[in-house]
Amino acid sequence: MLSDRLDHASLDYVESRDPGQGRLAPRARYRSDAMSLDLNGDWRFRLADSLRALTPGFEAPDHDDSGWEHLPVPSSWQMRDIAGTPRFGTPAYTNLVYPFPVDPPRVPDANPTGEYRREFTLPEDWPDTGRGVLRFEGVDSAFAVYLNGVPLGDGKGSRLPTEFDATDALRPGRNVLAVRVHQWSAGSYLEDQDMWWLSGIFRPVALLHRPEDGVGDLFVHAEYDHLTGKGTLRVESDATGRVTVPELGLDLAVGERAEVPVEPWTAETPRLYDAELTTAGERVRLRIGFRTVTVSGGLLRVNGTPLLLRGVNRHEWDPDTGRTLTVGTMRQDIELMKRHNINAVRTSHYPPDGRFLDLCDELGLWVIDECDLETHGFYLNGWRNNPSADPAWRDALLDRMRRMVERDKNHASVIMWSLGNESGTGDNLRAMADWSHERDPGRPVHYEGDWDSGYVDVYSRMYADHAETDRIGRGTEDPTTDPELDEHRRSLPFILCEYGHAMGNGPGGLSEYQRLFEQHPRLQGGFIWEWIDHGVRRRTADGREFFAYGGDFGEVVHDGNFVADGLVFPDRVPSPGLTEFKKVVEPVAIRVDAAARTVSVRNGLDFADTGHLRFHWQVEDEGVPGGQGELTVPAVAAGDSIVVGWPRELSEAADAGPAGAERWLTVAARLAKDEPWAPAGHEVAWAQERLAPGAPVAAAAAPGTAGPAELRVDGGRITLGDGVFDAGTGRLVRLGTVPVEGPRLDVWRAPTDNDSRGRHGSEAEKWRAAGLDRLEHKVLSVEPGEGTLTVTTRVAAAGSDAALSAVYRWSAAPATASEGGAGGALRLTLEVRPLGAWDVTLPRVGLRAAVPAALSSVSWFGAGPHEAYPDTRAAARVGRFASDVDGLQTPYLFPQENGSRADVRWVGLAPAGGGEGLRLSGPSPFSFAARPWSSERLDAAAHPTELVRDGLVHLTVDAAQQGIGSASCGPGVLPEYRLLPAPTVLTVDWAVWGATAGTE
Ligand code: IPT
Repeated sequence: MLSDRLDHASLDYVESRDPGQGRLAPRARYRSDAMSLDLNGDWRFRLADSLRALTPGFEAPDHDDSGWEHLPVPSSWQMRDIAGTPRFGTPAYTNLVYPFPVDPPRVPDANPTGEYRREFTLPEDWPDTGRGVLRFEGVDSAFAVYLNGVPLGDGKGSRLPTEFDATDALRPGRNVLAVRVHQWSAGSYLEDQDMWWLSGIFRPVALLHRPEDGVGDLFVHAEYDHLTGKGTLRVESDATGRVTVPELGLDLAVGERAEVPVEPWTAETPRLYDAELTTAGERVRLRIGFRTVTVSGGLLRVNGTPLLLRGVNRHEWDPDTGRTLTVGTMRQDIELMKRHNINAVRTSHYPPDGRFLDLCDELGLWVIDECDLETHGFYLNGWRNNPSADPAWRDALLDRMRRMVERDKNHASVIMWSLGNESGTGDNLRAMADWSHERDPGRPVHYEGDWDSGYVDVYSRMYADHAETDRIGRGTEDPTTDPELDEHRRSLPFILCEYGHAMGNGPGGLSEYQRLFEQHPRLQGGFIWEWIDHGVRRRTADGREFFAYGGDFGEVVHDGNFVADGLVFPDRVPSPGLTEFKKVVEPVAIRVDAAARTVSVRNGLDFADTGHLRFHWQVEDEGVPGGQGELTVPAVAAGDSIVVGWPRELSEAADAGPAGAERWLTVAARLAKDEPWAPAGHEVAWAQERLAPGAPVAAAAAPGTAGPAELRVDGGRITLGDGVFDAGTGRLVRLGTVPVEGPRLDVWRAPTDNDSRGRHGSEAEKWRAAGLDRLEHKVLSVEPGEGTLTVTTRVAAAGSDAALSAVYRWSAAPATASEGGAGGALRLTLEVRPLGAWDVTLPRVGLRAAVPAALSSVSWFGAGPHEAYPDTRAAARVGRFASDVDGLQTPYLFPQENGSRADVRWVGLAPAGGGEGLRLSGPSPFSFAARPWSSERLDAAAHPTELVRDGLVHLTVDAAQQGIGSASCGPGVLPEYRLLPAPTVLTVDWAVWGATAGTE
């Protein structure tokens, strides 16, 4: 239905590699006193399903759009009404595969195209001199702009600004702006990032007045010489004017250079100076940070000091609005990052909304600003016709680099430019690097995809395992493919631009990476993949909220929940992975020496001393607070250490307290005063040391202390102490008044994403092949004895002659197990022995049991408060914690093993309203989990809303767990955390927990 008025040729830009026609030259983004008109808000909108279905004359000022829909700008049209019934198409998720045939630069005929219209009134005081510029901060993926029916031009490069000169089309009074936005364009081939495909005018739009004699572009050069303590300032511009920095007493001509003593900008000390550039026609506000970035002596340095990057990869994401974020959300991200000891962001994989960088300057983060470029899907076609290597695409790639660098060059926080992500190799990348070096020699260039690293300033890799990272740290890595480049690359500092894949439960192995970073100067840290789960908030038919991932919108090709791999959930609730990362990268290392009665503090910051911190100590007896107080620690300079003696009060507290209680000292470093990103008192770092072990738990019930451990056999039942057993199966069926699905050996866990995926095959597949999810328990004997019950079983899977021998020895528990109960507690010692040939790891080795759902109130003494596994254990501290069963669940978007608490000495479960419950304890700590559903249900569900409660609390009590690793994209579980079948003994005491004992 192409109309006469719609010239077919005018749509050629859609499939053209040309980055755009009629655009103004890229320039810096700055705040000016020139007039502007915000064009965000409610626009008229119509979605055509192809170019053939466009509205003839949609751009005409008098076109009747009264029947059109409404759509807010900025937004992505697929996100409209997303929680209910999406109104305009749906989001679609793919990682690398293009969701259309790879035939560059052509795109499918089914090319949803949004037609946008809005009116605006030019303010009466809009100057009649100067020019009017329409500025689009981001439009996905290609668009054409008409003002009052006059075509202004077209553009591509979704996450980059585009400006058009609107002067000649602009009218006094009423104006009509019309924009056509195409979901697919040639530009889509350059935007194959691992994320939802979303379309529309998703970043702000404004009409800017550009005064005569105003500022065009400007480039602030603000360096810092750490040897002299002086900053040099020179502001380059195409305008004539003066630059003033009142605080420094500077008043310079554009282009003039001044050198003055300054406080430098660093991410730790984000010192900004307010400045102004004034021309005859305009005043521009600047915020200047003085710092110098170099790569010298093989290290990436700022102000002469090598950095240790504790970074994350950040996509822009909001579960309701997609990649359209408010400033509040941007600030929330940075505050959350700073509160979790994160000091760096890679803007994966495109330049963020410019306002995010303003906040990074202000609050302090090191930023790698990455260009809007990814051609990953060409990999699936042997990299044939990859735009990075095809001269026909050179202008398009250079255009993107230029637009990023020009927009963001005045941000102190941006310390490196990245050419893009996963775009293979090719001369166009080199051309981008060359251009960038020429235009901005003050910033190194990053690109990960070309391991020969010929034209970059840092050697960057993703997901290298610990062993390889160690070799790189030592400079003994494999040579480059091009021998000539080897020497260059060996001279470069190293960063892991992606590591620690935060998909689902995990990532494991972060502590081991951090140790390598701290050990080898060449390893300057890395960036966790990634900051946030890109889940889309939706509702089930019956109104329950959940977060959708790939495939949930019926996409034909998609990559499932691979889009949910962040340290925060889509609603920005921190996951246990973020808490773990915070601990692993804590910038201040505290060590308690209980024997010497000292505390040592090592300042791992690169610039700031510890003057912003105060130190606090706390003694706890079996998790119950004892003494506490301040620890005076003189300010420690960056990189230095200090040892201080315990204050008298601490020594006294350490020596006091109830005899026999397990006593711990916790020392924490907290903010001394409010910071812009966290209030005073916010904890930055901590350490714990055990001061006294608990009283040893009796090895067996001492005569006379064990209560009524008399054994009675009565028909089908065996009674031992408070326990009632089924005489046939030997399983506990009741403890006191609490019905119990008695404990039995269990090795299964609902596979985590890291269990299920992997470069070298999936661990979970091996587990399933070995039948670990369908073990059968054969009872060989049930032997009542003298106050004991011994149950011998053989546990094995259909088809296999490998087995686990499980022997359950029940006896009276020592009196300590009862803890407020009436005695009659039972001790279970489980002995597990592998029989036959085992060639798989085990997910876990322990017990499972179930009690009525009413026992929903849980408290424990052990590690917490959150989940912890052998290789994600750093952030869990020993203490006394309480939660209801629901609160123990971690709601990963794709249900999987979660919620296990480590190093538990005892755990009690009681009805919320009081009443008889259950207490588990043991001579050695164990892991435990309590869930309202079984592991099998957890395994079967694809979304949390599919998890079905069955009236029970399912308990697992483990002697051991396999580590978590990060195999969903990266190395698997390190050898020391792999759980191989081996003889194992687990001793757990089962006691009735009195109505009052549980409620402290
Ligand atoms: C790497 C990508 O750069 C990133 O965008 C994301 O997809 C990540 O993987 C996995 O979540 S590329 C991969 C082939 C290592």
